[in-house]
Formats: sequence, C-alpha cells, structure tokens
Amino acid sequence: MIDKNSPIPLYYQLEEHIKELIEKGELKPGDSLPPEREYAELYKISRMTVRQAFTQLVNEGYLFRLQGKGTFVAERKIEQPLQGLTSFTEDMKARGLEPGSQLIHFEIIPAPSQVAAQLSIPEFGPVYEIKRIRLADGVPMALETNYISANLIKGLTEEIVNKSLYSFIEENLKLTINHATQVIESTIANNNEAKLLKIKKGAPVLFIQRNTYLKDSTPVEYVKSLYRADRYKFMIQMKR
Ligand code: 16G
Repeated sequence: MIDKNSPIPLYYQLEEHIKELIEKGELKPGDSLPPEREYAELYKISRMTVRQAFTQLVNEGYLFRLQGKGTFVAERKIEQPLQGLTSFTEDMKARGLEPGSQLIHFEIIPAPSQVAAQLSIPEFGPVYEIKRIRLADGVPMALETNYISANLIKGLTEEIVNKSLYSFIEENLKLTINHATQVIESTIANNNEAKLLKIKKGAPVLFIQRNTYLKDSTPVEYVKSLYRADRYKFMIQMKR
C-alpha cells in the first residue's frame, strides 16, 4: 500500500490511504486511529511522516485531535452546491437528513439603518428579526439571523419559522423567491455562538450573508448566518 519507490511522497500516500478507508466506511466518524507509532511500525515509515499525513487530514477536516486522547475520524462535511437557491429545509431533506430549527429570538423591531438599506425599506420600518439554530438530525449546523420586512411578509409566526420560511412565502403567500446574492467569509465563533452551535469558542465558522429577492427584485430577506466550518463545504461548478 505504501510504495517507497514511488515518486509520490510517503505522507501523501498514507493520507490517501486513510481517506480511502474513511470514504469506504471502513473508518467511521468517531473511530479512533491507531497511534502514530503503530502506523510508523506497520508501514516502516517515520513518525514524522505519519504526523504529516495526520496533520494534513486534520486540516482538511477528515480527522480531529483530542488532547491526550488521540486522533479521531471527523463527521463527513455536507457539500453544499452554490448554484441553486434552496432553503435549509430543502437541502436537508434532499440529503435524507431531518431538518430542524431551534428558535432563539423572534421579534418585530424598527429596522436599523444597515438592515433597512439591505431590504430597501425606510429606516426604522418594521422588520422581523428571527434568530434560529438550524439542525440536521438534531445536530446544530448553522446559526441564522433573518431580517424580513413585516409590511411585505405578513403573518409570520413562531410556529411558521420553526418549519420552513421559504415554503410559507411561496406556498401560503404565493410569492416567487427568484434570485439571491451570497457572500461567504471565514471567521471564528465567539463564546455565545460556540455554545449555540455546540463547538469550541474560537472554532472556525463561515459567515454567510444572503440577500434574496422576489421576481420583481423586491428584497424579501437579508440573512446573516454562521455555518460550522467543520460540517460544511461549498461547491460550485465552473465552465469556460
Ligand atoms: C437557507 C438560507 C437562508 C434562508 C433559509 C430558509 C443561507 C446561507 N441560507 O438556510 O437564507 O432564510 O434557507 O430556510 O442564508 P427554511 O425555508 O428552511 O426556513
């Protein structure tokens, strides 16, 4: 399996081998890996080489380390395509996961100027401020804060936002959600965010802002969300 005569670096060969075991399901999320020393003896390679392979796999999100306990297989990341304008509920269902929400905050507030500008409404106009933890099979994936004009989207309730916002807008209000712009940046979770997402304070998260519009380009939502970087990767197809 490890070919010392190959021009491919040894650490890379080991890395690919471990990835294959994870992809085939022979190593499952939560499984612990044998210590570096054992790998080194088994394949007659140096511990440094094993460490390098492990570090790469940790950086790529395949493995994680627990101080004093060892190295473990991480949960697979959700690969989210960036082409389609879909809702969290739709995304989870498409993957066979149970979508869920934990409502943290639900209130109509006077729009602060930045929010008003994003929604093209007057400053202090009424907006819903909705903060939800989004869950997949009960596991927190993202923390979303939505701003929605209360004059445009009437009749939102806690019950509705505990289910799907997009399906209420489309099926009940018969409005057509048409297009969006989305900006993705990296950041780290503060204490409160980390608690809500059940990750460590300072863990990497993806800060995503989405502006969504109806067919006639009326802004329908402005969303600020934090997605767990250990559970999400985004994918886009390109052509030239
Ligand atoms: C997605 C959207 C969010 C939208 C929500 C509606 C991002 C990155 N994604 O999470 O803008 O409000 O879906 O989901 O912002 P729902 O229909 O399940 O409530």
